[in-house]
Amino acid sequence: MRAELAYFPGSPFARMGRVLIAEWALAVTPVEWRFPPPVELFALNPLGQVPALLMDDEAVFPTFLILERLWELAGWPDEGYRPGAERQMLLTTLQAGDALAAAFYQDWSGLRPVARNHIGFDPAARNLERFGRTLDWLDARASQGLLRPGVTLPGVAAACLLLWSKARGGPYWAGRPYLWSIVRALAGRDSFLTTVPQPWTPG
Ligand SMILES: N[C@@H](CCC(=O)N[C@@H](CS)C(=O)NCC(=O)O)C(=O)O
Repeated sequence: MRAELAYFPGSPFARMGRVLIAEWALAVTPVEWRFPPPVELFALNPLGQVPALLMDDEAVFPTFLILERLWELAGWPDEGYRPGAERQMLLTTLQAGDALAAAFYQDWSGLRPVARNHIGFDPAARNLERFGRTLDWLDARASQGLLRPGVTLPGVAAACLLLWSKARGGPYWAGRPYLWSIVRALAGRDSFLTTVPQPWTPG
């Protein structure tokens, strides 16, 4: 059976899948695509994004469904995911990641206002606030033991996003001690050390 994961080396979303493949020794081959994304990527995923998990004639995306599928391929390990308690955390963390990426892309692409702002807030600032507030929310859950230490789907998702922000020179998102203690432990694992985003700075 063919099982491949399309990824960019710098993608935090794809890194979540690559980490789980390594942690759970899954028979899924990571396949590197170049960035900026070529038009051919739309043939795998109509959203033109990585990660995309290709299983025989099925393509699985977005990251949320890929992570749940990898957990299924691993045999549904309880220590990795408890959908009843952790699905909300996983999905919200991934959505916060979309907001973080949108804020960074807006900045890196040099977009600036060219007309009057009719919505009353700056979308990039609002997206960064969304991410920060989600970190606060995760930290509170970590302090209550609801976000568990170790290789869990929401923990890996949060770690890949936080470490990506740090690697790309974004806000450090300091504080949040319970969350950072989980992230720091994950960052030292082989699966993280072998998937560190390649260095890149705008310009
Ligand atoms: N919501 C998507 C986000 C994936 C995403 O943002 N992927 C980025 C790389 S980190 C990408 O492919 N960017 C190219 C693009 O947006 O066209 C998911 O959960 O899979």
